[in-house]
Amino acid sequence: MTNRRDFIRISAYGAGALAMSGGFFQAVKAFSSPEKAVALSVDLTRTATYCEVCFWKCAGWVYKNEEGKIWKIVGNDEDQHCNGRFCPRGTGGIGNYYDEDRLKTPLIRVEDRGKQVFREASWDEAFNYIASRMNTIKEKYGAESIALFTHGSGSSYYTTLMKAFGSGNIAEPSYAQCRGPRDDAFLWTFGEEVYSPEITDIRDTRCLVLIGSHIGENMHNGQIQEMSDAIDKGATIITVDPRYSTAAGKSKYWLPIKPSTDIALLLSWIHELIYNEYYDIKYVEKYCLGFEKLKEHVKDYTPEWAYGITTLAPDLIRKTAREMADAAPAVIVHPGRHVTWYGDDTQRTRAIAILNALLGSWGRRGGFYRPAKATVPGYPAPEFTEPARLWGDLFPGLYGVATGVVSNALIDASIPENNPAYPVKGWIVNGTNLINSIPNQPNTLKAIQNLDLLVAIDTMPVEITGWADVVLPECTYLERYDALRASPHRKPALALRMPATEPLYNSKPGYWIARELAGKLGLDSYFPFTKQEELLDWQLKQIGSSLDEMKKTGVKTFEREADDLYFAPEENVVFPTDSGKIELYSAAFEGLGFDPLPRYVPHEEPPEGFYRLIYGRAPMHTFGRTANNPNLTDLMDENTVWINPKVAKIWGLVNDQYIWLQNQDGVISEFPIRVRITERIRWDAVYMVHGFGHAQKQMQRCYGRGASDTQLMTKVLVDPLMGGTGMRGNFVTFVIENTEKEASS
Ligand SMILES: Nc1nc2c(c(=O)[nH]1)N[C@H]1C(S)=C(S)[C@@H](COP(=O)(O)OP(=O)(O)OC[C@H]3O[C@@H](n4cnc5c(=O)[nH]c(N)nc54)[C@H](O)[C@@H]3O)O[C@H]1N2
Ligand SMILES: Nc1nc2c(c(=O)[nH]1)N[C@H]1C(S)=C(S)[C@@H](COP(=O)(O)OP(=O)(O)OC[C@H]3O[C@@H](n4cnc5c(=O)[nH]c(N)nc54)[C@H](O)[C@@H]3O)O[C@H]1N2
Ligand code: SF4
Ligand SMILES: [Mo]
Repeated sequence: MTNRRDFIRISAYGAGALAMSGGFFQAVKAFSSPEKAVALSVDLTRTATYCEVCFWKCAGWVYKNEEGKIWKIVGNDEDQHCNGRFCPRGTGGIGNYYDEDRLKTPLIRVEDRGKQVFREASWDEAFNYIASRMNTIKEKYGAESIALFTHGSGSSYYTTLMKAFGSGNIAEPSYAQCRGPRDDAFLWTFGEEVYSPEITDIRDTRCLVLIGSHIGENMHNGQIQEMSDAIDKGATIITVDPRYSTAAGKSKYWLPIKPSTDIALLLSWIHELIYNEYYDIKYVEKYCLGFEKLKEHVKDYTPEWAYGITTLAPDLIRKTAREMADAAPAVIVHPGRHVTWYGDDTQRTRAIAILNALLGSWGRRGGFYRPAKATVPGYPAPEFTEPARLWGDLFPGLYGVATGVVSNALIDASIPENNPAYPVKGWIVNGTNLINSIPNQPNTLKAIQNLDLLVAIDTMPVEITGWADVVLPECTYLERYDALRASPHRKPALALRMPATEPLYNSKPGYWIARELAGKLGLDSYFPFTKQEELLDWQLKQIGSSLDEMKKTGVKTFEREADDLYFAPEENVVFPTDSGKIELYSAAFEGLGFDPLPRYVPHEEPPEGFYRLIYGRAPMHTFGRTANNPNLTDLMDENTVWINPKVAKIWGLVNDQYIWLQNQDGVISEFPIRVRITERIRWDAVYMVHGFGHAQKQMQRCYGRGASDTQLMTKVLVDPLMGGTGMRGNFVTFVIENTEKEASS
């Protein structure tokens, strides 16, 4: 038997070992420590960075070899996000730099949109083109008719640019396509969101409940390390997933729930806690509001009731409720991260928030800690003028609970027949591949055809660049400065990213791009420093540090101002909610016309011969952004479709056979996908990893490899509370012979 730690350990050359091991709980042992690397060569220089391969933003060191070429990246020992270890994707980030298919120079479209015929342009020409179109849109429709879609480090510069220009229509896919519902659910319950990195105190937990969160395939670094530590210390893991995930393999209890029925399970757990008096009575009395109403609400939601819906045995539901209560308050019912599943996601994650409140885990060791965040001052710049119209004015009355800008609302407002209150006519798209990140591709493409301007800023020739009027090549994170990382954590900390080398080709850093464009728009005063390093040095000097100091340490960690990581015993906490209490019953939701307590409402079932399409992550890739990375395609270069053996038998499918998937609306996957027959998936669903099936020929390594889940998501279950795009309401069947596709191939 392998030792418990083995599953998490990455050996030397971690990523390679990972690929061979097949099973794996993905591991976060970087292949060497900085000290060892130095010992290998005397001439190595190291520069500080934080990783951009995913949004955990681990801080690390970039080493160059004797020829001065980027050679490897390792974790920074001081960093709370990674504790000195990078995951395989972070290690493989070098491939982002070396990828020969990168965008190399600005491009301007010369034929119809989408035909992908461009001419090379100088930066100056490209900026003049964009500025002139932006000004025309502003004159005709108002500044708010330009929207920014952005993800990643450059967001802050383009946000400044947009606000200075007069538009607040700035959306990130990490809201309505990812964690928006859970952050809103926790905000409306505890008055606080769960942030990134999540404030889950996993390292000290005694019971971790994962509802769909597939930690181990979801490679968020510190979280995996803490889960490994918790397992070593004997914590119980309970995993609820229709698929036997990597985490399920490490769990004491695997609950193979019928997909889409999680709210029923959560309500029955709440029932069990309340009616057996397993809940934290003192905590609830002191801190919570609406307990009696909750108790009445869940009266009939017994495990037997939930069994009929979830297919989970009542005894299993009872036992797991007891396990949580026994561990409380050192228990975490994980809020999840990508939670836009079925359109009732705010309510599902509200049920999770309520469970945590009943268990008294919020503010307690082994539950959720209080985060602390370092701040550096912004350089004085002119005030922004408040835009006359906001995104919420586009479709009045929609999404009353939303606390972020809903990207899909901006897309819908770009389609005239939707009758938005004012039109969106221009998109600036930075670091997000909207074609593959937003479900319902036909809708996104329709919106694009109605635009007067589409600018795509990216490092790779991804799908969205093919539809752009102007493509701007940003250099990779290894070739630039960026804003200081100041994420909340147990201790406040800052991390520096600086260039390890000059940008390749004619690519440029985001700060430079935003500043130059601002210049063309007469908005220079919002970017007072010519170079970002001057700004960073100024900011750091305000807090008694300097750029030179940060270059040496990479990370600067501060002590907390108070010893308040957890609530003190009997502490009188005023929660930042309307009532100052934890709101089990949400009068605010009620006031907005939504259920004040979560309810289970059944979802549509797959039609005969169809299976629910579910999806997730592969440990060695991040969405589609690594699909062409030479180091990571070496480890995994296509996705597979997981099919239960019973289903495979009915269809006569065999392992490794290529098939096409067809969804309920008749959409057939553009490329075939390899069959993987496995007991690890329920018979009523199929599973695939997101981020494959790229249709851009310019990305030579990933073009046509595997299938795209997004293409098959023509049905979107929009969360009426906050606009999140539920993506799991699509069903697929199998196309074994595809004469049309074969004929054309
Ligand atoms: N079908 C489906 N859709 C999903 C998901 C899913 O699982 N399935 N997941 C959802 C989730 S959880 C999220 S968070 C979103 C993520 O959505 P996105 O952030 O849009 O994800 P990516 O596809 O990785 O696109 C990122 C883009 O940024 C580019 N890029 C990488 N580094 C840089 C850089 O340094 N500068 C610039 N300018 N560009 C860079 C990449 O080349 C890529 O084109 O997708 C959501 N959409
Ligand atoms: N390696 C890697 N790690 C990543 C990322 C990446 O691209 N690559 N992306 C990061 C980002 S931005 C995010 S948001 C996270 C997302 O990662 P998580 O938040 O952990 O996962 P989800 O995408 O919500 O859920 C995927 C799991 O849900 C299960 N599932 C499907 N339907 C249901 C259902 O109805 N009920 C239940 N209980 N489970 C269901 C699937 O089988 C799968 O195991 O991962 C992060 N970490
Ligand atoms: S978890 Fe991995 S990919 Fe994400 S930031 Fe950390 S090292 Fe990079
Ligand atoms: Mo996400």
